[in-house]
Amino acid sequence: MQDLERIVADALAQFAQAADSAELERIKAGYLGREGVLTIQLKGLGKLPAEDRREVGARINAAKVAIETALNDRREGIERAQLEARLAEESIDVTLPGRGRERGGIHPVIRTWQRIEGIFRSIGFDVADGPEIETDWYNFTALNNPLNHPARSMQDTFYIEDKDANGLHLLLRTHTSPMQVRYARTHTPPIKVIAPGRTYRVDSDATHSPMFHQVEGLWIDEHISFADLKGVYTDFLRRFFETDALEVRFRPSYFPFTEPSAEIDMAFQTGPSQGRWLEISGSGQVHPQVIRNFGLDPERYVGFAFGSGLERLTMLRYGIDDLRLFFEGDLRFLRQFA
Ligand code: 2NM
Repeated sequence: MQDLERIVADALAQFAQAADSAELERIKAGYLGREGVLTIQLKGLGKLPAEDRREVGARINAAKVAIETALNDRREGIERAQLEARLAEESIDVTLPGRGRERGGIHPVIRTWQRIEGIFRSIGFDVADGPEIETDWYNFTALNNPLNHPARSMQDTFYIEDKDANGLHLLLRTHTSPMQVRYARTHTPPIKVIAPGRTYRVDSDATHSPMFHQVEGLWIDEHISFADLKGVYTDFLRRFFETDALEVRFRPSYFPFTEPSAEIDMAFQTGPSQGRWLEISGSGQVHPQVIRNFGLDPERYVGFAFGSGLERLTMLRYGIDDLRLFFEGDLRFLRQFA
């Protein structure tokens, strides 16, 4: 029995060397587990002479208490060491410089969009909004496009495979006019509104993008004329290009939704392109059938409308010569407008 002291000393030495709590528990089992050294000693008590049992039992118990105390100390020691290691590893150096966030910029076409809204709002126009996914009726029928019109073909229009809840064909709007239709059907004249937004056509080459931007304007009242349209559009161009040295002319044209229809050309009176006529917009008097589709009486109301491309306006404003620059996301280009 004198080796009890040895046993305790061995246990303490082994505990001190345990690298982690798993190893510590394994060592503990070797002493206090079912087959542990001390457990076996306790089991052997019964075989001792009765007069020795009390004293030997007390000594074994004292050894057990000593081992358990050492075990608990070592457990705490390992936990503390683990916590300290974690704190050191996960510490945050609050003095490190931040990653920083770069300032974004407005895309030049969106800048044009914003400027146009500002100009038209300042002369009393409202700004309409509407869905990019449209029904056939708002995109074509209401605008007097015949059923067999080529624009309706799948070569020109992105159709959506699913129909809407009412079984109507859905498509990506090919112009911003459906926003005008929705606006006119929910407002009463006089109506002065612009409708800027994204539009989609099956078209992709150096001068066409499948997604592009338009702005359309619509003015409906009882006694207005082409002169009012020309006045508004000329004023718009002079403010957009920030010069009064700019001329505007109308040339006859054709659109299904206007009659008569006209192309709007402009020419700067100074600068490198001085005197050269540039096509800038389509326009016209809204067709009586379209006025009817607005829910209005064409005998009473006259409407004037125009439609311009935001990419084209932006290219002329900043002297950009390639449409594709707008869609490539090249920061060397975009930063110039940020
Ligand atoms: C254009 C050219 C001419 C136009 C017509 C309408 C509406 F909704 F009032 F009928 N909105 N925009 C229009 C007229 C658009 O774009 C080249």
